Amino acid sequence: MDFTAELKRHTTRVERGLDQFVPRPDVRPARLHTAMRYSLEAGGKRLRPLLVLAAAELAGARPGHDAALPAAIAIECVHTYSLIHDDLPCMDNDDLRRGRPTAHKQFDEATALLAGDALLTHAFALLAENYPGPLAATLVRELAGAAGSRRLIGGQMEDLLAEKKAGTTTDELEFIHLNKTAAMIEAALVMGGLVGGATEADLATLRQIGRHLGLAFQIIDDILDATADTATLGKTAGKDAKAGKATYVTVRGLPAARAAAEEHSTQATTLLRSLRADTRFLEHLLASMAARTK
Ligand code: GRG
Repeated sequence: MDFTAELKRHTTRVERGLDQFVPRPDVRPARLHTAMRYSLEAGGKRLRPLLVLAAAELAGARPGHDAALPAAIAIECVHTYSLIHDDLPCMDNDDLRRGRPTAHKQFDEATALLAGDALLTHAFALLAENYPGPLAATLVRELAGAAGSRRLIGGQMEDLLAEKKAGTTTDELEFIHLNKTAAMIEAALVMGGLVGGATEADLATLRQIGRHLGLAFQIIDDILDATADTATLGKTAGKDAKAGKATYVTVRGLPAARAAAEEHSTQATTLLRSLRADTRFLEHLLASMAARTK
């Protein structure tokens, strides 16, 4: 397996899918659709849609067949909405995202808020419009669960609350990480598995992989925030520590963070290898994520 070629094959499909499945910028109101595309097209690693496409193929979707593409775009829409809202002055108040001015800096706060709202709503329309009834309902339930008040939004709420008080416990930090970050990564793998026709047992394994991968990913993000520069990150570096934010690094220290990232990556890889499928692409993706902090 040529990892670079596979990565290119999947990311090319994601970029094409974003263009195909999101309203054109000249659709009225043009300012809103331009803002939605501005944030989507700013780039990003596309981790979640890549996971959808790779999990679908793992579960049996025909390689190169676009069955999983609307689900992949739907999850990137939800992820991008969460980034736009997270950057707003009432939340993280950030000026830089994906190497460009944040949506409210490029447009204005109201437009950024509405672009986020529209991306969130559009994600569910994509699922309803592109899958047969029962599968659409299952995908909607999965994505709504991951993005809802108990998970993504709940994680964000506790993150904001943690910022306002002194001393974050390991339990609070785990709740934040599991929900703010791991929920959407779990959902990506499960949604891919659902589209590809995975068995219940394989869906449960994909969920577990997503949980470990999500935790590893967030801990690595915390390590990078503490150690990398703004140019490398494409967003403001050192911001979390400066804001007194609870991160794995600020709560547990750098060596423990590195050990925990390694542990969760290993667990994810072991679970991945337990699936009876060609998991080489995902294994390589995992290894390349873990290598970002070395
Ligand atoms: C506003 C409901 C709501 C949620 C916001 C996404 C988020 C929750 C906050 C952003 C800050 C943060 C550190 C979130 C944890 C998840 C995470 C690391 C997001 C960034 O994802 P990447 O690195 O971003 O995949 P790209 O730009 O590559 O897509």
